[in-house]
Amino acid sequence: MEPKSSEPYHQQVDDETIVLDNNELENLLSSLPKERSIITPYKYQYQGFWYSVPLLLGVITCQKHFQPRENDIFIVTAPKSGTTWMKAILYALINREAHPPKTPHHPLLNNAPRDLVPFLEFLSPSEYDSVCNSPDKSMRIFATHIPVSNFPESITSSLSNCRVVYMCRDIKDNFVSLFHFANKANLRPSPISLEDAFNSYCKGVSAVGPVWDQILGYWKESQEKPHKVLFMKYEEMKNEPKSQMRRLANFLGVPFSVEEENSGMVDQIISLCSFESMTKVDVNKMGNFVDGFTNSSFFRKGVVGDWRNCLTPDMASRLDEITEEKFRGSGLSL
Ligand code: PAP
Repeated sequence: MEPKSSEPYHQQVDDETIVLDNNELENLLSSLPKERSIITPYKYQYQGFWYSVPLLLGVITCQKHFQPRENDIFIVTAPKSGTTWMKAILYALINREAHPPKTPHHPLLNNAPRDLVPFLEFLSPSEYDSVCNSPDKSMRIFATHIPVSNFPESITSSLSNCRVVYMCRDIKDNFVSLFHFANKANLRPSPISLEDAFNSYCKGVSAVGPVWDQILGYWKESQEKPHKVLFMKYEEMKNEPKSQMRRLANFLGVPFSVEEENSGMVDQIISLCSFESMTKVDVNKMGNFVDGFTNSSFFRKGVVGDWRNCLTPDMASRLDEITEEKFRGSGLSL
């Protein structure tokens, strides 16, 4: 997602977090390629990826200020690949002892997932240290869309123990989700047509696009450093949630015990975080992410294959062709 910002974009944060003054920002923007885009009217290409101005500032802030801790966990996605769902799952999984998933006062029943697991790039440096969303004070859970090549190096360096959970999604469903979100999010002066959104997406000009490059970066990292980067798929989480939950718990070093397995803990977390359950939570129905940008816009259908209801056969084939071409030789298929 991308938070609302008024044009001209100036970072609305305190002095300590300003990474660029207005002149520097104007200079930077005028030096970057600029294209019309989908959720916000324009994107700027920075270090190989397309960013809205708030996201660009967020990335630069992270690059300059973020210091990872030994045990940090990052949920990484391309926007609209299941970020909100994974925020809930990781939070429930890591905190299952203090907050058993069946408790009627579970934090996920009173808070939007984004309040429990914040986006790294939308925090100010003074907030990094105050993130406290796991039983172990040294373990912070962040979400992010930042491509691996634009990430502060320390996170993926061999010296760090941070762990990255990357979730990707079928490209056609990803595009359709993004398209619907763009017209719901109210960040554009007027709605975008399916054709215009499609053309931008295919050119790679979508939030943190080209989406294929963002995915491939983490795919390669997961192949080279499987103990640091876990590569997951939305469809697999939907189709085989129990085995995927176990895989996730093992990767994070918090495997389910025999007692937990016997007591149904895995199913309870899956149920708590399901689309059906989360869309019943008041704050997810009514709360605001930022002005004019509701929490409910992060919950639409939550199904696999909805692209069939939106894309023409030609559009679907075009996306398949690009995906095949981009991923050829990588061993990855979506
Ligand atoms: P973000 O990356 O901008 O934060 P993200 O949460 O990835 O957004 O995207 C929302 C998508 O995840 C929506 O997909 P759809 O448009 O195809 O429906 C949303 O419905 C889906 N989603 C949200 N919560 C869940 C959930 N609990 N289970 C499955 N899908 C979910």
